[in-house]
Amino acid sequence: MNQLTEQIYQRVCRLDPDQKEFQQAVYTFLLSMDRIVDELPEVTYHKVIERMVEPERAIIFRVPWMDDEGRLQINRGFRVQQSSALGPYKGGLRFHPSVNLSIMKFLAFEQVFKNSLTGLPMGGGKGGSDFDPKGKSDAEVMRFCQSFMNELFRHIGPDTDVPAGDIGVGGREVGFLFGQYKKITNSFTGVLTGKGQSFGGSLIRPEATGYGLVYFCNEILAGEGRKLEGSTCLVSGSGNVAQFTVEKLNAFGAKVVTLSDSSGMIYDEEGITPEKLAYVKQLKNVKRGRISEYAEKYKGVTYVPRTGNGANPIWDIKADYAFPCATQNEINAEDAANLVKNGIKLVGEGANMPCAAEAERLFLDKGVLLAPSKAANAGGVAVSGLEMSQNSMRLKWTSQEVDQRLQNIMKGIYESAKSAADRYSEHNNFVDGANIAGFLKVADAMIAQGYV
Ligand code: NDP
Ligand code: 2IT
Repeated sequence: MNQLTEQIYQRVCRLDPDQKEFQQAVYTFLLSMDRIVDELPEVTYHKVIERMVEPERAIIFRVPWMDDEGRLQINRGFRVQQSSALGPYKGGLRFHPSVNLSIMKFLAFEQVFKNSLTGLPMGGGKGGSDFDPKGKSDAEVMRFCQSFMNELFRHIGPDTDVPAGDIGVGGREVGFLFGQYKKITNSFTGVLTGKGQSFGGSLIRPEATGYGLVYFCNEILAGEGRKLEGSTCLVSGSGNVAQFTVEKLNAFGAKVVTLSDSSGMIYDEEGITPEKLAYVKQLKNVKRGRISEYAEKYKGVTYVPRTGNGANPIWDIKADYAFPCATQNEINAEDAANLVKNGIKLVGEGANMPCAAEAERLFLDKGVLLAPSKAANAGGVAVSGLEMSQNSMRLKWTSQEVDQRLQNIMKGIYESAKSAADRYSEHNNFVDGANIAGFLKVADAMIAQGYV
């Protein structure tokens, strides 16, 4: 690292020594900044990076709610408002027991550059709670969401901060959150995205992250004379992003042989066909069951339960392309070595920061095409941005129209990341390319807006 970025990193570690995920996101970002800081004295002069690593605001609040047995439960709620340089704070809400300030800050930090890459006027933020929706009744989830919104509402608004979904927050939760916001404020506005189709949601928003990931990776592969058609793919996770990644990979003529959840993975050598995917959607979104049930339903499918923190067997299956779509750091150094050993050609990050820093380094060193999350999974927030536009105009675009815009946005992100990589880093280093292209726009806006 050069002197400036090293100092910034040391300060972040000194101020928040326990925020490992946040430190990791900042560290890998700063490595890209090393490529440009010497060329951009105004960035140093205006302390742009120093300001960026400090959220504009971070809110932590108590969320009391009553379970079905009439017992009071207390969770912790968060909203990290990282940057409003390009527009209202924008980013998802995550409900998962692992949620803490470090995870919220890493996600909010990444979101700023991701949103910048989309080209839409959105700042960056993230929020959530350590609430675990697993095993909770609909009524419990509703009471939790209402209590969460009883505090969050005063910090958000259609021109201030527009939350959406993430892990553990899908259509059901967004609906409950929206209903409570509407009741408290007596206003029907586009304050959340990912809403239901009957009350302002955009068509293609549920599909957008997975579809966008595949569109983006397809661009990278086409640039290398490769294609998805006829390939074998690994997908992890089995939630929103994983499901629509499989759907679009199938549409491109690829074969997907894996899915997973936090309990284990399935390996289906025959491929997860559209019919089997329909079963997964029902299983995960309606029945809220476990992926192990897939192996009970379909013959010839192997289920491997997850044990410990070592190598994950899902990344030791031979395939052409891998799409981690579950959570952060799901590919560690050992997993990356297994993927490289088996000749993986591309890793497309559907989840946010799914590769540990050492894994990312290994892929770049070994010439594996790495599609970094802040570019590759930007389709979700991009269509959220389109939902905001439709809400402001009080109209609704067709699926074809939204999908076409999504494809154009993903192509645009590919082109900006590629040209930033070619100019400042190495050919096909989309990690540097995405960081730099995302950064430059935010930096420009921050300098123009003065020291705020
Ligand atoms: P969902 O809640 O729909 O699905 C999450 C999936 O990942 C589930 O299969 C879940 O398994 C698994 N998972 C979650 N946490 C862990 C963990 N700690 N260890 C192992 N498996 C885990 O979430 P999404 O599909 O929306 O999100 C997946 C990833 O994509 C996240 O990184 C998210 O930040 C990112 N993302 C999401 C976007 C969106 O629009 N939804 C947009 C951009 C990025 P289980 O059911 O057992 O918990
Ligand atoms: O990580 C992400 O980009 C999201 N969870 C989607 C955010 C959004 O505002 O749609």
